[in-house]
Amino acid sequence: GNFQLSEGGEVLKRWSETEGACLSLLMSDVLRVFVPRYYGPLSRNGNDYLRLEDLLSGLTHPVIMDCKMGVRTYLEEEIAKARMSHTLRNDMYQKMVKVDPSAPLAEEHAQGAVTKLRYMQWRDSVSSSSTLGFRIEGIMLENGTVLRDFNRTQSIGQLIDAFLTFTKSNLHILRAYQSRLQALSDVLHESEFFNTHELIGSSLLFVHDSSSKANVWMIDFGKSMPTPEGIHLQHDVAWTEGNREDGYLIGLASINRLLAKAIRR
Ligand code: 4IP
Ligand code: MN
Repeated sequence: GNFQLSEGGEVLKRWSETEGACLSLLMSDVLRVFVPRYYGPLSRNGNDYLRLEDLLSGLTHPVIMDCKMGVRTYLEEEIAKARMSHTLRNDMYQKMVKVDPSAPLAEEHAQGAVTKLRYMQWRDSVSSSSTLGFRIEGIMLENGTVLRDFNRTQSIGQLIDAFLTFTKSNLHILRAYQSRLQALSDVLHESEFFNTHELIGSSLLFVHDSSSKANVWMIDFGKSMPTPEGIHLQHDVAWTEGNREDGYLIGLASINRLLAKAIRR
């Protein structure tokens, strides 16, 4: 991703106004125990960064899974943008063709490009995002192997297999993740931040190492927007254009259900 330099237990992530604002709020929210510590902005060589706790520091051979949460991964403003202008993205067309050469429409093939909205909606619909409220973005195994081929991982069976690969079917680790997610769920329901933000494109980072300790972290708040005064998202209902619902809790419930199934396998 966009993590760059790492030094002394910290990582520098490319600056984002939205993410910086979220992290500042989160540092005094009940959710702070699930969020990397934020040490503030940093400028270096003309570039701006967020200074964040390195979640992997001190771990030997960590095993990591990134799950992007929510039933959609683009902001509603992306819809307005697509209607207003027809900015075409060749890079997104290329990414689409790489996963499925038959995905673009005839017109899109002809122009060799798609809109960002079209790409994002396609990504959500061929993965488990639209249906289950989360998708696996990547897994890193303890030998450093990175698995990224989850673009079309959508079925319950495929996802359980991925969870079993990630945990090497270790029941202690699977159960540790279950209880960590239960704790997260409890805290989310108390959180002022969660009550006042739409979380789009945010991930849960699952991390364990040989010690069998398992941790779940909330990361990536670059598209987590404060909701307008008076609007309270439920986070567990379907999204329809205009209601701004993110489906974050739909994803959390799905992961929990899949972990339980993986344990029974
Ligand atoms: C990426 O697509 C992700 O959806 C990014 O979302 C999105 O960034 C990128 O849009 C898009 O190309 P792949 O993951 O399929 O490669 P996220 O940041 O949630 O991971 P933003 O944040 O900008 O929507 P572009 O426009 O940055 O390329
Ligand atoms: Mn992410």
